[in-house]
Amino acid sequence: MTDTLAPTLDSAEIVPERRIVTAIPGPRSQALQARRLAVIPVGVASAIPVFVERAHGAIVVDVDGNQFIDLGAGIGVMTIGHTDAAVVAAASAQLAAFTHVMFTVTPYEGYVRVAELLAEHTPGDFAKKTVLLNSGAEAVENAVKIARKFTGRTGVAVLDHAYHGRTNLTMAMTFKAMPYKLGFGPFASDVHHAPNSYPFHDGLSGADAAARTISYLEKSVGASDLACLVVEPIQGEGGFVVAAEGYFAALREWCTANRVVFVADEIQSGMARTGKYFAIEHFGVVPDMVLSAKGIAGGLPIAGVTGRADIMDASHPGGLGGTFAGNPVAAAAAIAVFDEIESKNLLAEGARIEGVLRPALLEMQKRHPVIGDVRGIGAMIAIELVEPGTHTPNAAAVSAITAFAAQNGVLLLSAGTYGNIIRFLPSLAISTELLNEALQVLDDALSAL
Ligand code: PLZ
Repeated sequence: MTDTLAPTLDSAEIVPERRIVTAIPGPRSQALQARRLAVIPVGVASAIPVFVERAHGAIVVDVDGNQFIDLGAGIGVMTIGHTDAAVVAAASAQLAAFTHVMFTVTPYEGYVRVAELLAEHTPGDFAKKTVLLNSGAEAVENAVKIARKFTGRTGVAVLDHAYHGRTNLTMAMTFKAMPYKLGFGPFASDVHHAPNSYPFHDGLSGADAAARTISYLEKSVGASDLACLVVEPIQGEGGFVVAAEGYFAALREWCTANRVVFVADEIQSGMARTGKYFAIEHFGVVPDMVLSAKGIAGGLPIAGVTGRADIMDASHPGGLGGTFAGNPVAAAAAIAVFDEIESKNLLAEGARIEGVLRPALLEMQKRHPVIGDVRGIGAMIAIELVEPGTHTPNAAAVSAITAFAAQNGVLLLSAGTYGNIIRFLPSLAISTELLNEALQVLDDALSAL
């Protein structure tokens, strides 16, 4: 028996308010969950067991009619908001014009336009080229392929607490064993994990943290074996870790001196989320390659590797591609996202959102000593929860708070190697009213601990 859902109203008509009308999960979500368990492996887990019927802006509506304030945006994908009218129109028009031909069989303009936009908006005043892929992990894989071909070296350096994906190479590049890696090996070789900069825990200046990273790479790996260093300008799954000032600049300088390709994985931090197109701009650093995915196409799957033209041209013709890579519908959506960011001046929204979140969270920290650290930039802010008065991770508090929030109509995501971080990555379209309402729910959850 199927529980067929005929949407009764246009998503654009959703009233932007939090509304809980059943127990969470409601009866229809529970029925779908029972069907799901029969046919979907447990390896595919969901953070919040409510099934979605529609969404608009920063509101997600479930199949029982509950409305949630979405502070996760599908892990930083719906950066300009759910069912943005321009994205829906552009993707729908392209769907009807042609859906797929495969760029490496017969090309089309949308792919070229996305590459032009990425060249224009990624940092660096030099000729750039872009290869489009389907997912973030695939972008990381291709960046490594290209860096290896360009340098003639094989080593890949990453940082502790990094997340780069779930494919074999990117599992090797990801830090956290459980749930991402345990039992799934053997992993790709020649991947080296160097210490990162994590000011809340290491207390190091950017210069000292960089010296520690570089010392590891020089002594334990050897610079001349390294093709690339891949960093997240703000670590995403790792818990919105913001490196100390000067850290990335020192690594950039070291990469240049040692002919190591400096790759910024902006898959979570990029595309206007932090108030700049790419978060590395906050650190005054120009990467050789920038990886984008998630937020660039309003929820359609597309990813990019954008880099210096000479590096990107290292691959022989035919060395890069993929059946769905740079799909025309996803490309049309990406072009619409860039247009929306410009025409609605969405780069300004990161500062507005940070201006609401940061002071409120710092004020809560005074009343709730379980909040050890408040950090992040723009619409990418996190709190790290600890045993009060210590730096000891408190994952239990995170679980209690995210569960309380879901019960009360707020979708909150956890993060961190120790699972003790709550991250806020709302859509840039979220209103200040909805943000404040969600913060009140968070405050209630902290009080209820
Ligand atoms: N690099 C920095 O954040 C994806 C993963 C969620 P894909 N992060 C969310 C999950 O549990 O699978 C991510 C990222 C950074 C790479 C990726 C990988 O991007 O599009 O999920 O492959």
